Amino acid sequence: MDCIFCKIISGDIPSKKLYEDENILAFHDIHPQAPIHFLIVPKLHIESADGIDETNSNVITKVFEKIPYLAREAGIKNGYRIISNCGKDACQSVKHLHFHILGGKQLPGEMG
Ligand code: DGP
Repeated sequence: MDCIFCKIISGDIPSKKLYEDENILAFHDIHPQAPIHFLIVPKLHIESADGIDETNSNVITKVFEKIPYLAREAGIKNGYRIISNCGKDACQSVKHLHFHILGGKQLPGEMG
């Protein structure tokens, strides 16, 4: 499958990894939008949040269970934003479900 994040998961494309286990991978975003910006992906290829259903939602739990730990490990102290762009109108560019974690500064209060 021609998926950048599947290739990062398999190690075919290098990344700055923060965390990995059998279900998820966290790595720094290549184009950071905040002082701390990393991505968490389920290893299972799900195209976007729109592809979550009762057969695969267990991996979403695995992602969210690790977010507080990873935010602390990444050095975030005063809160963070979790974003998952889903589909064309949300400008999702990589078609493998991922959660952006942004922090390290006061983020804008309004949606762009
Ligand atoms: P989105 O627009 O929500 O689909 O976000 C995709 C993000 O993925 C974007 O912030 C840049 C990041 N990204 C794309 N390709 C790579 C890559 O090869 N390595 C890393 N570390 N991040 C990537």
